[in-house]
Formats: sequence, structure tokens, C-alpha cells
Amino acid sequence: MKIKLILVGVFLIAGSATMLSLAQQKVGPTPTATQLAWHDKEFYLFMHFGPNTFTDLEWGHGSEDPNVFNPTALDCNQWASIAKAAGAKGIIITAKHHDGFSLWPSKYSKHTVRESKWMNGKGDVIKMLSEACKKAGIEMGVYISPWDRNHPDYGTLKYNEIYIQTMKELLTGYGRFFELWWDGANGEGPNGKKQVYDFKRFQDSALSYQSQLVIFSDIGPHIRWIGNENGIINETNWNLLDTAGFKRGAGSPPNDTLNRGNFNGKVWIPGEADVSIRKGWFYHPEEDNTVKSGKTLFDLYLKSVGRGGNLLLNVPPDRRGLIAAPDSAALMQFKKIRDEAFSNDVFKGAKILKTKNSIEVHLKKEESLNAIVLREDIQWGQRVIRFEISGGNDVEHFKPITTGTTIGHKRIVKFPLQKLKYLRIKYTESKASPLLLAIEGYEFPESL
Ligand code: FUL
Repeated sequence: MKIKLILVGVFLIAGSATMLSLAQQKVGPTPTATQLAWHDKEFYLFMHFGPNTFTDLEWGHGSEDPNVFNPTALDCNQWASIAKAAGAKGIIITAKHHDGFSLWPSKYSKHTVRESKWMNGKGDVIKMLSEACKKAGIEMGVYISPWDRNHPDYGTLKYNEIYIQTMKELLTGYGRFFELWWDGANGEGPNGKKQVYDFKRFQDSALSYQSQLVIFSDIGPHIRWIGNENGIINETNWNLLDTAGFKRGAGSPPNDTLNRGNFNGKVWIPGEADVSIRKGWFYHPEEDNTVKSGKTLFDLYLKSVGRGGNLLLNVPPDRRGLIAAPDSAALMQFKKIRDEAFSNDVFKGAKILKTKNSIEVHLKKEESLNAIVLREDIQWGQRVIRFEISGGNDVEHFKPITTGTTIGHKRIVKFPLQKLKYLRIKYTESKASPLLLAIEGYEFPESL
């Protein structure tokens, strides 16, 4: 049951357009158009790929022989078509990880695909992936690690300039990216020195090359880390964050704050939950048996997308340069489970009654359901603080079903199976009159 009907309800009950315009006043910080579009992506893939894939490391030292990078059958079309088939909206690739190795022949480094024997030094993974994503109709993003354990200038002022030029090369040479990923890690470079990153300039420069970019880091500016690498967002999740006095990396807000946001935060900085499909971020053959099942991935989806954030699922290509069989099988299973779970909205065609503090669904006949999906119209601000769900077969006698807190972009609420004709969501606390975009009801298979 989508938006329009519900809004019609608001019109009727409010009785005048004035009420509507009052409800549609912005409350607190609100997302930009770019952030709104980012929210709607919900789920996309992360790919960690580079020398570590071949050396079995998670953090390369930066001194590796570039020749170790030698995928035997690299096929970015395979990555993109698997991502597409899994329902992922894009791929974010480690264009440069902490070891400094660039997956494109950067002018600003001597540690790149050009120095490797892969394709006789003529290869460019970023180019291949951007073409493959375009072909598959998905988007692409880049992880460009500020920490660089290879670059001789790391730890000096010059490196900040080099980092900016490196970003420029990527952001102006390969078409549009939807997201730029900044890792907070700041360790020592080859000279044992640490870098003082000029993030203000990094940010201004990146946005001057691609103004539509959504930049990720511990504290945004546009989207935040969720405080863990398990893909799990707190049940209460505010899209707001206070960043004053905090830094990326060691000076970031406590993980618990990142996990739930700030109730009265001053800036709209929603959370992105990153997690790997297998134990490590990079591919290691001995971790093939750690690949998460479709069912586990669905559970993570409920705990990330279902709690108002986005899910960034890492699926690292193997030494051939392909997504390994167990990973692609799990992704397809995950997609199948989602398709089944959300195949039949039992609220479709139902009558929706709306009052100031509640919304009621009157079904035509009794239905079985154990999950509902709620969406707030977040362009007007995130409003719902707490709600209660009740229902039954008789309008006069509703039984409590469950309770919840924030809604935001999407809230998926699971509860024990109910057979009912009427369901009510009562907003027990909200910052302002709640505006819902959608309310849907489903019967998830028992096994979920
Ligand atoms: C971390 C990095 O240090 C890991 O290697 C990985 O890239 C992860 C996504 O972010 O901070």
C-alpha cells in the first residue's frame, strides 16, 4: 500500500490544504536531493581487490612487488552482472587500499597496475569496471584510502596535494560515481611518518570534480559509518549526527553514537552498514567456508535496510579476478529470499484510515502476516520516535502485537504470525505529525 492513498487520507481527515502544508513543513535537518537518492539505493556491493588478494594479507605493507597482482581471468562484467542479478544498485571498489596500490595506472604513483605484469601493464580495473557497471545498468563508487603505506611523500604536506590529484584523476577520468568512501585509518607511511590529512580540502576538491557525490566517512559529510563492521544498525536509528569537535578515525564519535545517530543531531548524516560476505575484506581461499548464507544476509538486511540505513555488502573477487562460486550462490539465495518475502503485500487494496496519532489498515478479509514495512517521507525530516502496533478481527478489541522506535527511510518490523482484519500503528511519540510514504504487510516464510 503506497503513499498516494495514505496522503488522500490525510487530505480528507485534515479537511483542508492548510493542514497538509503544515504537516509538510521541514522538521529538523532534512536530506539533500542527493542523499534522498542515496537512501533509495538501499543495497549495493563493496569489492576489496588488490595485491592483498594474492598475498593473503588484509593490510598490505606497501612494499609488495606489483607483479603479485596478476588475476588470470579478470572479468568485471561477471562482477557487474552478479551484482545486478542480486538486486544490488552498485559496486564500490577499493581503487586504492592502504598498501597504496592503484587499480588504475595513476600518474601520481609508481605502485599501480601499470607496474604489474597483468595485461603487460596495460590493464585498468577502474576503466573495465566503470564500463561493466554502465553496461549492467548499475552505479559505481570508489574507495580511495587516504592512508598510503607506499607513497614516498606520505607524511609530508606534499602528500595532501598528491591525494587531491589522485582523486581528481579518478573523479574526472571515468564518468560519474555515486559514492566516495573515506576510510578513517591513519597509520604510518614508508618513512614511519603519519599524515595530517587536510580533509577540508579533500572534500572541497572531490565535490568540485563531482558535485553529486555522496561522501562516506565516520562523520560524513554526507553519510556516516555505522560504528561496527557487522552490518548491524541499532533498532533506534536517527539520520542525524553532531559532528562538531569530532574527527575521522581516532577522534570519531563513540561507536554506539554512530550506531544510533543523535536524536537532536544538527546534520542529516544517515548510516551505511558495511559488512563482508566472508570473514575478511579481501579474498582468502581458506575462507570459502565462511561465506554467509542467503538467510544470514537476509537477517542483516532486516538489521540495516530494515532499520533505515543502507547495506554495503563486501564480495571480494578471487585470484582469478572473479566472484567465487560460494559468494555468488549466497547472493542469489539472498535475492530469492527477498523476492519471496516481499512478493505479496497483503495490505494492497485495503482501506487506510489516518488520524493525527495513528494509522489504521482495514483489510477486505482476514490475512496472515508476520511483518510490516513502514516508510517515512523523510524529505520533511525524521519524525517518529516510538510506535505501537495492535490489531485484531474486531475494531473494538485490538490486541497489542509489538512496539518499535524510529522509522526513517524504511522500517521492517517482524512479529509472531497474526491472522487479522484490522491493524493499527499508534505513534506514541513523534517530533511532529508523522508522514508515512508507505505501509505494507507480508507473511515471511516461517524459516526466516
Ligand atoms: C577498514 C580498513 O582498514 C579495512 O581494511 C577495510 O577496508 C574496511 C572496510 O575498512 O577501516
